[in-house]
Amino acid sequence: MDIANHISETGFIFNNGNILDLDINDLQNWYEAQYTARIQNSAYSNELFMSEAELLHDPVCHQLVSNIIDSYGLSNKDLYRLDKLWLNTSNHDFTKRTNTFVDTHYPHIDKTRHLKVFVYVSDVGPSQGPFHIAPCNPGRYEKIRLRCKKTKIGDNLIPDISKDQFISCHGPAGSVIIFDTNCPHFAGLIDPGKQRRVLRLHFTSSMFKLMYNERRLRSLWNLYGHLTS
Ligand SMILES: O=C(O)CCC(=O)C(=O)O
Ligand SMILES: [Fe+2]
Repeated sequence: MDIANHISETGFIFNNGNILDLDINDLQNWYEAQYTARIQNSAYSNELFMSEAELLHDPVCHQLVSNIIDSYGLSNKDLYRLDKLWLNTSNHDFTKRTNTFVDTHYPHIDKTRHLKVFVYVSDVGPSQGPFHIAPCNPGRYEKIRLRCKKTKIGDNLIPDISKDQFISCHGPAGSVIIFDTNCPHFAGLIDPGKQRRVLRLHFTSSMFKLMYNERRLRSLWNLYGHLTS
C-alpha cells in the first residue's frame, strides 16, 4: 500500500481487527506493567511517554514498533520518521478535565502536525471513547493550522463541520488507525467505569515543515529506518 498517497487523499486508514497479528494478551500485559509502574512519575496525567532509550533498547517495544512501521511502509525517510511513542489511558473523569490547550473531545486539528498511529490496546466500543475522524485531503486545513497560535486556546477547533461527517473508529484490541492530524478529529466520550487504552505513535514529515529534535529522530531512524526499503 502506498501510504503517503492514501493519506494525502483521504487523510486516514482504519483497520478494524487485529491486523498486525499481535499477541493481544502479551501486548496488554506489557502495557499494564509499563503503565502501572511509571504513571505516578509521568509529567502527564493519563499518558506515559516512552523515552528514546526505551524505543531503542526495550525488546518488546522494538518489536512492536518495527511491526507497525514495516506493515505500513512507514520507514521512508523523505516521508515519515518516527518521533514519539505514548501509552495513553483515558477514562470518564479525564473527559471532564478542563484547562487544556486543546480539548480533544471537540472536533479539531492539531497545532503541531503529525502522522499519528493509534493501536487499540483494549477493545474500544461506542462507549469506550472511540476516535472519530472526518476524512479529508489534509492539505485543505493547512492554512488554518498555520494561522493557529501556540498559546491561544481553541483556535484549532473546527466547529463548522457536521457530526455526521465523522467516522467512529470502534474496534477490538489490535485495531489500527493512521491519520494526518490535519483532518478534523476528536476523541469520543467514555462511559463511567470504562477505560480506553491506546498506543500512540507520532511520525514527523518533511512535508509538515516543523522543527524537531533532529538528534532523536536520527537515532530512531538508525534503528527503524531500514525496515521496509
Ligand atoms: O484520543 C483520541 O481519540 C484523539 C486524541 C487527539 O486529538 C490526538 O491524538 O491528536
Ligand atoms: Fe488531536
